[in-house]
Amino acid sequence: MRNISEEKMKELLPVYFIMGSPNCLKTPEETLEEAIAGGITLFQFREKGPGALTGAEKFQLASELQAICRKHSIPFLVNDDVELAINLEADGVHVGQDDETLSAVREKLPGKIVGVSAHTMEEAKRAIAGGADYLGIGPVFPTATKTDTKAVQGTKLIEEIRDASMSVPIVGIGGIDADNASSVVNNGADGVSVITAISHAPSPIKAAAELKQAIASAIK
Ligand code: 3NM
Repeated sequence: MRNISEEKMKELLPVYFIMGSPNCLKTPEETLEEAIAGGITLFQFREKGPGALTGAEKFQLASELQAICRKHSIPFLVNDDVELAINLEADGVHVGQDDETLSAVREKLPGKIVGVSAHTMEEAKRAIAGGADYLGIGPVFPTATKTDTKAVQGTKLIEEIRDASMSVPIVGIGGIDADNASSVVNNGADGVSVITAISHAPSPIKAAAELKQAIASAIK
């Protein structure tokens, strides 16, 4: 069972911003405030990479970012850390293929959004059967943000899923920015997930607004 209708999930996916403190040029709070002002539709807290916070500091930052999201009615998801999502009463989690099995995650987070990364048709089908609310598919383009990604795959898998008439909500990820976002959506995704296109931009508000515009003119 999915926890949110496909239609509602798709409305949340157009500009899906992911970030943690290692990704930000400004403070994470400022970066998120700006991204929201620019028009992001969903946020994921992903505290990973060199210098990532742990323990109480990670919890503190997560609560602060969640409070900002709540103030603006932007759903707040947590990457991988199911316990953190439970403790914060987050709106959901995003898990990879190596994380806890989907059924275990679902049991722990009843009524919440669960997103799953998929890199092959088999993984996509398994995630859908397990009730994933959306799939994250990538890396669509080369990215320097995550070093253990699979091979760059363009929009091939997204197209295969749509060719198979599967309606699961999909977001593309990896190296996406305002210049290439429309190709991801035109090839079947419901939106784009980005880290650095917003978090490394001199103006996160402008970057988010440009992404929003690019997606809006692509979704017809
Ligand atoms: N997952 P940027 S690529 C977190 O392919 C993540 O599953 C990926 O960062 C995957 O927008 C990626 O800066 C990094 O390229 C995305």
